[in-house]
Amino acid sequence: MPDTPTPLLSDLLTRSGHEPRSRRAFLGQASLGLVIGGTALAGCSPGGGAGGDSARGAAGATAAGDAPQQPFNANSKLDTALHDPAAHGASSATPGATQGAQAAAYRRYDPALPPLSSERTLRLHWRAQEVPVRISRETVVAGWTFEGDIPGPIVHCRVGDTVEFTLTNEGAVPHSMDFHAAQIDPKVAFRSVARGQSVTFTFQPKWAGAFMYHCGTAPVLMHIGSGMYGALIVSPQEPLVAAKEFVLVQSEFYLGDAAGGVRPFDYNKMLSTLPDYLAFNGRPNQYVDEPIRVAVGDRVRFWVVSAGPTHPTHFHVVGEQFDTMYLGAPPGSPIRGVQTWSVPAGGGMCFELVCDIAGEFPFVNHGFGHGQKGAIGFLVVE
Ligand SMILES: [Cu+2]
Repeated sequence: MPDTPTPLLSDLLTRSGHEPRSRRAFLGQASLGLVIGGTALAGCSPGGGAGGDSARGAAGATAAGDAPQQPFNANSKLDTALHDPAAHGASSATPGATQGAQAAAYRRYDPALPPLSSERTLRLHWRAQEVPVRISRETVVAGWTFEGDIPGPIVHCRVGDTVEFTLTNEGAVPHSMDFHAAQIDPKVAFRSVARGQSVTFTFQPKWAGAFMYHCGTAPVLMHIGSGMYGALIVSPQEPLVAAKEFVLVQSEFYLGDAAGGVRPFDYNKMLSTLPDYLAFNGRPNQYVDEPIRVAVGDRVRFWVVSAGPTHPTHFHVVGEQFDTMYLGAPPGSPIRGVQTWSVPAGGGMCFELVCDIAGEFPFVNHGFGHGQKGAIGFLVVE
């Protein structure tokens, strides 16, 4: 990485979304959001009784915790209407998410796909945590997280492996987990649990691919938009051809003004769908500052997930072409000779290229209104 960016990159990064936005324009969008948001926010009330239930699900889900609870479907308007919208503001500034911001250290998110376990059962016990997360040298956000980071941990398994998953909620508001790689009764497995409670479920991924996971507690926009998402990569039973494998989760950041050194996520801004920043793996421009490095001759496989909460990524590598992109579960339905392909919000795809030329190759969201806001990085071939 040279000290000064290439002319191309300096062009790409100029005016990279750091200007303050017009307050009047924002308020105009927010007025619409307030109407919609009033109902949608209902599920967020802290301790709002949205917790885990004792119902035994047919899909292998069980609830931990002793308090008697009613069955609760976080994604149901009917259920969320039971909760008081006035009890929660339209931001992620819960007590845990706003305390200790100074101690939040900046850390590059490692994009490397973790190796497969020799075990065929993955046992994951994660915590939903509301904590400050530093997404750049300047910016700390009031994160709602899985395991304290945005995105949450990268999970890697094979088709047919068993995932035994438990979520314990350490946050102030109800949370839940929705794995897109699971085929399971969502009303049972993906239900919300209150602070101190847990939900457990088990599933076996049937298809290879890059799958999003996220908190599904209503309003889902607020919970994904505040950081509760990540990637589960399912490799096929028969290994794909050897490659350097990386995971990129694109997401948007809609932030309010800083208080106590922390910028809360702003629900009404999320409804406006005009983000302040976008990022691959939770830090705008992080792989410009600290690129992904491979060797000449390497095959590189990018597993790309668009976490949204709203926008896709139009994935492209400047100066390269994907020799293979998989439209379905790898190795099925390969498409050859791809320059750019869109990964929809809530979706994931697999892109491969052979790095037979040395150089610095920007990988970008080629929808440049979003690329310039931070969804950009360098693949350095040495
Ligand atoms: Cu949540």
